[in-house]
Formats: sequence, structure tokens, C-alpha cells
Amino acid sequence: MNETQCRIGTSRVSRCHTAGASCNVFSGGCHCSRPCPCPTCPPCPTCPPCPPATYAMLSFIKRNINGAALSGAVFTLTNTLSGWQSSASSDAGGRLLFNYLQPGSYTLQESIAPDGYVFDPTIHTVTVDGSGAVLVDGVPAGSFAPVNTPVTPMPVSDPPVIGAVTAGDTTVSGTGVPGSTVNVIFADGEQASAPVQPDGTWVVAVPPGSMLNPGDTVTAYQDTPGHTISQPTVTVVNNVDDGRVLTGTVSPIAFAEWTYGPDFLAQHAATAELRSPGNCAVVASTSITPVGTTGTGTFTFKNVPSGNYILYLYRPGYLPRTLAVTATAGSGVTVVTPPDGNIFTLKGGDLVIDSNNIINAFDQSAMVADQGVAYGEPGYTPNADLNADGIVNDLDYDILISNYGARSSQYPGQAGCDMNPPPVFATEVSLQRFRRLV
Ligand SMILES: [Ca+2]
Ligand SMILES: [Ca+2]
Repeated sequence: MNETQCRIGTSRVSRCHTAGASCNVFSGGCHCSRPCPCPTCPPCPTCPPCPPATYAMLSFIKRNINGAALSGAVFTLTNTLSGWQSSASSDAGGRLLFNYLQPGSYTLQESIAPDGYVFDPTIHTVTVDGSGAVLVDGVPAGSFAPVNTPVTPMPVSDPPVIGAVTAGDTTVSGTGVPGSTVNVIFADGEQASAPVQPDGTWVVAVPPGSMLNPGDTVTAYQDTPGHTISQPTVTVVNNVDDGRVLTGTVSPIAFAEWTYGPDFLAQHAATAELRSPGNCAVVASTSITPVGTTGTGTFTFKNVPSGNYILYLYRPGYLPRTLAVTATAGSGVTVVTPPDGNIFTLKGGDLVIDSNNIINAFDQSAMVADQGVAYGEPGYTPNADLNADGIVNDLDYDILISNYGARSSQYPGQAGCDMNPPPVFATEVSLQRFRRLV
């Protein structure tokens, strides 16, 4: 270039070759220029001192529509001539700072909106003049206060409606908003989903391997387009009985009256079980507490899934009883009446000394040994107190004698499926008592 470069404080002087060219002067990092009266350039020390730096600063605070400062907003400043760019992020106080700006024209635009706020695409014009003054959109930068509006939350889907669910059902159905998707979660954690049809109905199939059992919970969510997922709807399997209820009162467990309390009741409780005839697996079980302060002597199975079962009734000190049961949707539950006709009657007298499912001389001997021992006294044997009146006496002995020789019978056709409790062998104490008798 046709220019002369010189440095203040030095004697270096170069020549300009063209009238009107510039004489560039560098001083302390500053740079200035002045016309150079070529062909003879004046010595550098005659150059005027450099003017102050004109670096400018743009600072503003990002707020929401309520005036609260917002952090995390990112703005990008772009020099419209050179393309130079710089980005800044608002701090905890909402402040953004662009420093060391050269005079020129810029654009300023939000590039990332604060979390939870709508992105503002407005392109602002920034001007920095030679004196360092900064204008944004034509007004002093000090009054520049861009705001964000909060993101409007999506409406929440309505929870779906689940129709009545009955144990053994192979589908779960209900109603919802057409076009939505309903997701159903079963008690075992398996899931299935289905669209809501134009008529507002939905149906999901129970996943293979999952089974709807009485008391299970079924949970469903609805996802409507343009909405967030609904709150759950929860229903309990078999809230509709469908007539499949099996109930009964076990005798003679229910005839006693006493005030000994819950421990005594528990000692004389019976159990009713529904078992699968195929493998004897327990399908449902319930305790039968004798009539008293809390007991009723009755048992109830609601919503029995359709199928065949063994009803197994037992109580310590009594012979167990097995009965054939069939549950049919719409037809209820039927129990095959045994030959003796006493469908829920248990025979007392098979005492704990052997519990071998036969009422015989061993039980009689044990009963005799326990005579006179009352509840609360050492050696009281609940299983010998057959009438549950709190003392082993003649009344219990009479029950045993009335059933003497009886034995429990197996449910027909349950080969290899021993429903009877295993024998309980005599304890040392009971053996001693027995030996005294013989
Ligand atoms: Ca026995
Ligand atoms: Ca008694």
C-alpha cells in the first residue's frame, strides 16, 4: 500500500508515495490515521494523540411478563457487515452482557428461550456509534427490556372410564374420548393399550399369562392428542358379583358363646379353601371365626371365576371335609351335596394327638386325659374343646363319642391330591398322658 507507517516515540519515518494517502500511527495499542501530505510525510511525533477507545457494552435484563428476572435465556448478537457473532446467557438475575463492541450495526435475537417460556423470534436492531452509545431498536439500550411469556400448559386428558371387570374376563373395556389411546396396567404389571373408537368405546385384551383374580386392581390412563396423560382410573376386579358367590355357615363351629376374646376365637377358627381339582392349588382361602365377639361362623367367596373347584373345610380337632363346587357365569355357584346331606358340617373328635382323619380310641383317650382343663390353665387343649366353651369336659367327650368311628373322605377323582392335613404325631406330654391312661 502507498502509506507511511510510523511509531510515536521512534524516529522511524517512511514516505508516502501518493498525495492524500494515510499516515498510520500506532500508539500504545491504539491506532489512528491522518492525511499524509505526501510526498513528504511529517515525522510521526507530530501525529495527534489517539482518541479514547470506543469499545461499547450492551447489557439488559431478561424478564417475564410479570417482571420477574429469567435465567437461561440465550441471545446472539451478529454484526451485520462482518458476520461476527457473540452469544450470552442470562444469569440468575436475568442479566445478559455483550462487551467490547466495536462501532457498527448488529442484529440481536433470542436463540434459546428460558425453560417454561415461549421462544421470542423477534430480531432487534443494535447500533453502536463511535462514542460508544448503544441503541436497540432505535432507543437507548438502557430501556431495552425483552420479555417472555410462559408456555401455556397442555390440558390434561380426562381419566378413562373402566367398565365392570369380573374375574376370569379375557378383556377389559370402557369408554373415553374418541381418538385417544387408553393404556391398561394389570395387577401383575403387564400392560395393554387400545384406541378409543369413534363411538367412545375401547377394549383391550388381557395379556397372555395375565389373569384377572378377585380383588386385583386394574389401572387405566387416557392419552388424548394435544393433552397430557390423564390421572389413573383404578377399579377392582369383580366389583360385580355376577351371581358367583359361595357362602355358608360351618357347623358346629357357630354355636358357642363366650367372652374370652380374639385369641380364644383364633384358636377355634376354621378355614375354608377353594382349590383347583387339577393340582389342589389354593385358589382362594378365608378364615372362619366362630360366633362370638367378632366371629360369624360363616365364609364367603365372591366372584368365583367360572370353573370347578374343591371346597376344603377344616378345623383342628375336627375331620376335614371336601366338597365339589362348580361356578358358572350367570348361574352362580353350586355345591354337590354329600351323601350325608350335611353340606358344611364338620365332625369333631380327631384330636391333635394324632389327627389321622379317623376318630378312634386314641382320640378318646386324649379327650379323657384333658378333661377338666379350662382355658387359661396349663395344658388347655383347644382342639379337645370341641364346643369351644372354654373347658374340656363331658360335652366335648359326648361330641367325640357321637362321631366315634367316623373318618374323612376324599373328594372323588382327586387321585394324588391329598387334601387331608398330615398326621400330627404325639408330643412327649401327650404320650405321657396317654401312657397313664393305658
Ligand atoms: Ca384320630
Ligand atoms: Ca368344651
